[in-house]
Amino acid sequence: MNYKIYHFKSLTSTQDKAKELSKKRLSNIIVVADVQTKGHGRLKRKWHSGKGGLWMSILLKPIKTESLQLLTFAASIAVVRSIRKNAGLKANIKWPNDVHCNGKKLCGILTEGIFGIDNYVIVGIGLNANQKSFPNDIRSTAASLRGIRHRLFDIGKIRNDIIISFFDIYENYYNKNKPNKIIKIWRGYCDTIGKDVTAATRRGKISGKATGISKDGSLMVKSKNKTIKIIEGDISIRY
Ligand code: BT5
Repeated sequence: MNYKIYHFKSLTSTQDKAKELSKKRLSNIIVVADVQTKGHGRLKRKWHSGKGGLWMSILLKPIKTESLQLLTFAASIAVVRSIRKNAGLKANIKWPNDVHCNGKKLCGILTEGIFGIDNYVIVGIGLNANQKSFPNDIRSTAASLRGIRHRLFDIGKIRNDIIISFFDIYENYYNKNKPNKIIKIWRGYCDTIGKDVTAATRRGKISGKATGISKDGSLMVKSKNKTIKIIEGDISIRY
C-alpha cells in the first residue's frame, strides 16, 4: 500500500487537516502532529494532546463506507499489536474505541466519514506515549507508555508499526468485505465481552453482561433476560 505521511509540529487537530486534504481529493495520507491545540474525541469532547503523544489521522477513500466501526476496530487492533511489540505491555481493547492497560486509557480512536460525490473516511488515533503527566481531569483515568514502563519510546517506530498493521487489515479484510475476519481478530484483543457493563445510551443507562459483538460492530448486552444491541455509546466496566 502506498501512503504518504504529512508531519506537522502543531495543528488544531489532525482530523481538521485530513478533512482539508480530502477536499483536494487526496487519500492514503497520514497526518501527524507533535501537538494538537484543539484535539477532540467523540461528541466534540476534548482530547488532551500535549507533546509526547502520538496524534495522527489516516485519510482513506474506501471502496465502500458502510460499517465504519470496523475501521475503528482495525485501528485498535493495530494499536494493541504495536504496543505489545514495542512496549511489551498487555494492552487490551475496550469497546467501542479505547485501548487500555489495567483499565487506564492509553489510546482513543475517532472514525469520521465525509460523504459527498466521493466518500472519505478519517481514522484518528491518539496514543499516550511519552507524556510524563496528565491534566487533572484525566489524571486518574489515563495512562502513557512512559508512565507504565518508566522509559522513553520511539514514537516513529510505534507509528509505523500501527500504519503497517492497519493497512494490512484495511486492504485484505475491510476492502475485500470480510468483516468476520476483522471481528475475529478484534475479539482476541478485546476484554469487554463477558464483563458486567453499564452502557450510557441515548435512551438511558443499561446494565448487564456484554455477551458478544454483532457483524456491524455493535455490542450485545444481556440485561434482565433480554439481549440489547448497543450501536454506539460509552460503557463503564469495573476492572
Ligand atoms: C476518543 O474519544 O477516545 C477518541 C480520541 C481521538 C483522538 C485522536 S488524536 C488524533 C486525532 N485528532 C483529533 O482531534 N482526534 C483524533 P472519546 O471516546 O469521546 O473519549 C474522550 C474522553 O477521553 C475525554 O472526554 C476525556 O475523558 C478522555 N481523554 C481526553 N484526553 C485524553 C488522553 N490524552 N488520554 C486518555 N484519555 C483522554
